Amino acid sequence: MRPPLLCLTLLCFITLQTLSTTTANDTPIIGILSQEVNPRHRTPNSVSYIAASYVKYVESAGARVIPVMMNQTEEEYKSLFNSINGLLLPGGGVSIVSSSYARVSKIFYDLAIEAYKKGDYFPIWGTCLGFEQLSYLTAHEVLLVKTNTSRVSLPLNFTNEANGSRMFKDFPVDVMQALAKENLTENSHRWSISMEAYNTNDNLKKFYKVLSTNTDGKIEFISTWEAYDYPIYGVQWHPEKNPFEWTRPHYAHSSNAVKASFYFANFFVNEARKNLHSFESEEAARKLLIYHHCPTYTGDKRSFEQIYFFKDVNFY
Ligand SMILES: *[C@@H]1O[C@H](CO)[C@@H](O)[C@H](O)[C@H]1NC(C)=O
Ligand SMILES: *[C@@H]1O[C@H](CO)[C@@H](O)[C@H](O)[C@H]1NC(C)=O
Ligand SMILES: *[C@@H]1O[C@H](CO)[C@@H](O)[C@H](O)[C@H]1NC(C)=O
Ligand SMILES: *[C@@H]1O[C@H](CO)[C@@H](O)[C@H](O)[C@H]1NC(C)=O
Ligand SMILES: CC(=O)N[C@H]1CO[C@H](CO)[C@@H](O)[C@@H]1O
Repeated sequence: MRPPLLCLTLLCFITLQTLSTTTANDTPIIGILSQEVNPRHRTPNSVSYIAASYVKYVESAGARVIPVMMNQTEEEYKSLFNSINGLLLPGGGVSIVSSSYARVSKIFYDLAIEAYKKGDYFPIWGTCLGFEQLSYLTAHEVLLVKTNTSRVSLPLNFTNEANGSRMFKDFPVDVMQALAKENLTENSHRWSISMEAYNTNDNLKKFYKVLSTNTDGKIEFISTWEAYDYPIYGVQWHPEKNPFEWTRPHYAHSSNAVKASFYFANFFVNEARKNLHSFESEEAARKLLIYHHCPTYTGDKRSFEQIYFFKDVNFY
């Protein structure tokens, strides 16, 4: 009688395992980090901001958004970390060393790594400045070099590791081909992590797998990477611009451009669905959602069509 019993026990075990690994969080909430408004434009009502395209991008793939405000205590961020399911570090123009954006990024980055080691999967995605911030958090030094990449859409030059990566393994072949051939990925950065800097920095090399590169004609730089061991992702370019930003003629809005953008949003939100953090109640979550804020039209003076402006938390 032993073998059948053992079989049963095993079966039971396998079923439980399968159940626990397929439990998905279908109500993911993603934090988007706000950043300081440039002092020249700062007013009491607009101390920090989030461009609305990042919010729409995350929402398009089925997540809700909570703005992560500046200037809160470490305890407040810890409690938020334990309630939300992922963090997006958007593009922008603040310091990756000394800004509030840098401070809060570091708190969440450290918490995400610590959590992962305990089996708690908390994804972080960095776009443009967010990508550069990740490079600084991992390398502990500024390795950026100047590149001529201010207003240009480019195809991704995929590395051999892209196809098997977590990020791209479920992308349809036609989307990969469009990304590789068409000018779909919008670059708005004056600084980059060159392949040379990456190849000569052990911290970066051990941590990130390079998935695509680009060049400004002189310097080959990293355009997409994912961490080997952690759910940490970075793009030096802007997937959220294709469907949601219209102020510059080089933004790509083709069917392929918009479709590609969605696959990146979908990938990140799916990562967040693997995280089971939650608020103590639905009401507690609702209090903090971006829905309480109204974006302002800025398409006539800024590169963003709409921006969410926030007061300093001290003003609340
Ligand atoms: C920068 O790149 C653009 C093309 O994207 C080119 O027209 C321009 O001449 C370049 N500038 C420099 C300083 O290389
Ligand atoms: C793509 O990357 C490879 C490997 O780094 C490089 O040799 C090649 O020149 C790049 N191609 C383009 C179009 O940037
Ligand atoms: C990735 O896979 C596609 C489709 O199977 C193939 O066409 C492409 O060459 C592969 N790319 C690389 C860099 O291996
Ligand atoms: C992509 O843009 C460059 C200029 O930035 C242009 O030379 C090239 O022909 C474009 N490629 C495609 C496929 O449109
Ligand atoms: C927690 C934190 O960073 N608090 C700071 C918020 O901003 C005020 C004024 O800028 C500082 O005095 C606090 O230390």
